[in-house]
Amino acid sequence: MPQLEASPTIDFQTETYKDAYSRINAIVIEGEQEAHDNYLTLAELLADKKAELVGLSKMENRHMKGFQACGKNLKVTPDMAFAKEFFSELHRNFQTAAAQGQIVTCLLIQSLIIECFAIAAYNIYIPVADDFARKITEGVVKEEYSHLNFGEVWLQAHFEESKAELEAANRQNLPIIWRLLNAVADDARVLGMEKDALIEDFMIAYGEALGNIGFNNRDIMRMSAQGLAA
Ligand code: Y39
Ligand code: FE
Ligand code: FE
Repeated sequence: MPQLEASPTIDFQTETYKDAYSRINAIVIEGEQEAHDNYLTLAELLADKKAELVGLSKMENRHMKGFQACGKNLKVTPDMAFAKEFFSELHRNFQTAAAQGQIVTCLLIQSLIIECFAIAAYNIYIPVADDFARKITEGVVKEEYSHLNFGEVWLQAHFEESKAELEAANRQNLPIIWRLLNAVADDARVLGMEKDALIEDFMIAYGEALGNIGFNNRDIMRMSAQGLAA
């Protein structure tokens, strides 16, 4: 991995850093807000898991507040309009699936794709973050693993009947993540986060998740390659 320790040269108060942070911080705040809403929606769709899902949504709300504090600490105003637009396509796909009762698609979007995106981004950010944000992000990323695990456990238990919908949802949504990674790469780089490292961590986490659910290596390679259609 190209990033093992914080570069001592990052100045968190330059205009360049704060400008990039205003978008990345907003993406994370908006992502946490939408994750909160998505888990509440899932709590209604999965009545027998309601209490657990409401618990996850509360964690997402705390994450959002933590990242709002990170922006304030650096005296950065998050560009929330940019972030809403950033997530709009994934958000729309989630809501369309939810309206049709497509639990499998909703879980793939939120608990697999978005959680793996968060896990990759937060792990790459931690070594290059300011001290305040690092402590917050270390606490958050531990909980993101438990959100990913929720999706893995449910989908593994329903694997055979979910397989076709998972493949279709992957084909629809993985290319979006590739586009989002490309769209954020320049700003991420200003924060010390390399695009290659983000992609590598995302694909490792996502591939492992597909394997835990029950897909074989050939399936995982085929499904991962569909991201390249971005
Ligand atoms: O489940 C969650 O908590 C996920 C909503 C949070 C999304 C985080 C999105 C991070 C992408 C940041 C890209 C920075 C390079
Ligand atoms: Fe979160
Ligand atoms: Fe999460």
